[in-house]
Amino acid sequence: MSKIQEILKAIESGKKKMMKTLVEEALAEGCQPIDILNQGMIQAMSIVGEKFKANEIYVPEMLVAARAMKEGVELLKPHLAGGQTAVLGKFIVGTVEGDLHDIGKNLVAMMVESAGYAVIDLGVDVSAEKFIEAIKANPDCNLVGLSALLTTTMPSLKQSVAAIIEAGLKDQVKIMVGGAPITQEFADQIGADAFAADAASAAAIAKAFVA
Ligand code: B1M
Repeated sequence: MSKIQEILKAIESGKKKMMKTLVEEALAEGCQPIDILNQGMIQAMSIVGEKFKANEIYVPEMLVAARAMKEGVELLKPHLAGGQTAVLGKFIVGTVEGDLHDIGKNLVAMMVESAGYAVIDLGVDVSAEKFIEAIKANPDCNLVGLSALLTTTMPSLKQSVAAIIEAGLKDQVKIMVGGAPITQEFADQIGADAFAADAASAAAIAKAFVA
């Protein structure tokens, strides 16, 4: 089994403690950090999602897999992030109200940071009011990102975008949205400036906004 496969299996079965050794070994063997992330870690989470959907595993297993994934991402972070000093602007990001999924949002924050933004991460379950407060408190913020992973929190995403627009903040910030159930069409419908399908696209879009 390749080292990337071992990482996938370790995340799938929630083996957080094995992550340090496995990631170090994979890097030492010459595996590219981006391949470890995409082919190992993200792939593991989609298998976990499929198994959950098929009732083969339940929330506790999903949770331990998520913990192992987070540990892995932390270990990979120094190898993925470019370490560029912030010059392009300030990015405020959060997962919308009612939604506790943060792995994808954290990856987006990391990639946008390495693209040259200072990042303020508001965390998960972020209300529209909290987004607005944070934007107002940071007049140098030029990009806000809202993540939603559940079909049931898509309305919350829509409400937050509407609230940001109603608060008159569209002159200050561009709004980027993303997350597994979000589409370009939905982003257009709710008045967001951009939809990003993944963290790398989010970073490219963030760069393009200030080009
Ligand atoms: Co949940 N969960 N979960 N979960 N979970 C999903 C999302 C689900 C698809 C699983 C399934 O049924 N197959 C399903 C949603 C179904 C639906 O809505 N149609 C689901 C469910 C149902 C639930 C609960 C309701 C389960 C329950 O309690 N019965 C519950 C809800 C809790 C809540 O939020 N209120 C729940 C709970 C959890 C855990 C807490 C156990 C855990 C999250 C832990 C954590 O995040 N700290 C969890 C997990 C791990 C998952 C899966 C397995 C993995 C999510 C993940 O991290 N993916 C997920 C299944 C799946 O995704 N296949 C599932 C990896 C990550 C890198 O991808 O988050 O998509 P992703 O992010 C990508 C892109 O989407 C994009 O870029 C990222 C990187 O490339 N992106 C953005 C994301 N945000 C962006 C923002 C942007 C731009 C791009 O701009 C701002």
